[in-house]
Amino acid sequence: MSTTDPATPRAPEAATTVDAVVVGAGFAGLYALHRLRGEGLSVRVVEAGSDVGGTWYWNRYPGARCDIESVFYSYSFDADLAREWEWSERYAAQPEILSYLQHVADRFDLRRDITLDTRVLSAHLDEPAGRWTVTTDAGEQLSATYLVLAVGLLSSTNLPQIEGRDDFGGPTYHTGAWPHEPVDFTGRRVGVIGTGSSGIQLIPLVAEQAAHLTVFQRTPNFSLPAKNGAPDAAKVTRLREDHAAIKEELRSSSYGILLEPPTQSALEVSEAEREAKYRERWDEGTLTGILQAYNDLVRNEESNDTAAEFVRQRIAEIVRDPQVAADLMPQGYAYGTKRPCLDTDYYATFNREDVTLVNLRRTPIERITRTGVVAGGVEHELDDLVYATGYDAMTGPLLGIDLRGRDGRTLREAWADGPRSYLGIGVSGFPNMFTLTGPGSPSALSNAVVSIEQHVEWVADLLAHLQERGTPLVEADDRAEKEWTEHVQLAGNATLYPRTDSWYMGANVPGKPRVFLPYIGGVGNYRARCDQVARDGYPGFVIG
Ligand code: NA7
Repeated sequence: MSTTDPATPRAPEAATTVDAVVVGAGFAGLYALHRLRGEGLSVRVVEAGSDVGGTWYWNRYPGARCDIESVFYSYSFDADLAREWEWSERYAAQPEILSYLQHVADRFDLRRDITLDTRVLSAHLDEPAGRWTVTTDAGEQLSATYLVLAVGLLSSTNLPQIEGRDDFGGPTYHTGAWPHEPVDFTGRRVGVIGTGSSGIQLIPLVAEQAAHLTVFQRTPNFSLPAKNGAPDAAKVTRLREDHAAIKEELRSSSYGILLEPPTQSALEVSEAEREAKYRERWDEGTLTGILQAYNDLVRNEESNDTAAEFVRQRIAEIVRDPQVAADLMPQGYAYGTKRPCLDTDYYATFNREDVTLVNLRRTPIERITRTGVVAGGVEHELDDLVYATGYDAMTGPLLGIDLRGRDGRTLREAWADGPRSYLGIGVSGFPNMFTLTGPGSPSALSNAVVSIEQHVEWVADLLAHLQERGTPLVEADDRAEKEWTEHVQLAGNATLYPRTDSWYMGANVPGKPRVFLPYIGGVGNYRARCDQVARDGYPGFVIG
């Protein structure tokens, strides 16, 4: 495919013309560039950061690391790449993951088509021409047949509106936009707001450095010990020797990780058997080990509570002060319905004399002052304040761009009641636009790299199909979109997830529609469905 294809409409003259604009140069954008180039398309990637890496470029806070084992949190599209790259840890830290992505960019000669330090402000459909006009903050206009949104799920930071927020006199940080130069907390009084994955990774390391650390916790989270260390040698060997089989196994699994699917209910076995299984999974140190110990933990409250109680007991064992332990124990929501966390010494950190836990359920934050945070009438004096308050997840990065489709309708209007899409990839009224790991696809409920590869390859195959058909136009059908969107909600509603206030539900951002954002049907099933759609000639998409 090329810009000289007679079926490709002409672009406005002032704009640079390419076949595809890809927004974002993280795991998804890099692979999209590589794969679409392979289809013969001219591609331009636009990236806001000063280097490639996406999430792994921005999230530089102490302790930032992946929580899927690195040997599997890697691309699988190239067996040589997989064999050559050596991870130094089971769960690699941010600098190493960033190096990996830089290596991929160099190895596949991707940089020449990536524009860094540039943010896409808008993308408007030029309906008569059937092209997207993309405008950047550098003032450049690009005209593209295809718009590939590889903007990530967790790239739009959430800074809560707390009274007096801007009055704070010391340095403030957000985990998702951490400075590039080292931050030294030595001798300082540090406050951290937020105890999700980012807070849980960061808190033990800041505690080691700071003179005093105050943790402001609104909702306690369930966290399991990561048991980080050297990569599992057997898995590395298997990956090297049996790459194709492992790749297939990951792609057909439920979560994009290697795990025997559970066959029993937690209530079918004796308490002793359950306890032993949970203990084994706790000692393994994987994100989904406990959640996948039994087949009904995400559906049955009583089953789920057996797992929740197991973790609460571990917290009670680790944390010496009974009141602090009780404050750290999650209650009132099902285990796993907020994304579980993996940690290194998180709970034990609260045994330190120089760490204070402030339970915001008992003593809510009233305001931030020049010198600290006031909660429950007490001012906690601070030199530095860290927001580990998460993201406007999944929809935020997409809605942050002024996207306008048919009749000038914005994506914000189209998604006013929550995101709608067909297969989490295509949106009716937005032809030739693809949302990689978008809402309505497994994305956040999977190994993101496995899901990214699936979407990129599926979109590339679709564009090759269009080429064969001699048309550049494809658009999700309104009815197919409606049915898929309902299916995503039905699948979510069959689980305990919608009962919990989480970013999966959009509940962490005031005013955001409350819908279940990812698709919980499983990575393998979802892939099979997408592949079937492709084999059947893309029903649910209008082509041409
Ligand atoms: P998360 O998981 O969304 O966690 C954010 C944390 O910040 C969470 O504990 C929130 O409490 C807390 N928060 C948010 N707003 C406030 C206010 N206003 N006051 C007090 N506390 C607040 O984000 P992370 O960055 O940790 O992790 C995101 C994902 O990245 C993670 O799931 C992995 O996939 C990787 P809440 O629970 O809302 O009561």
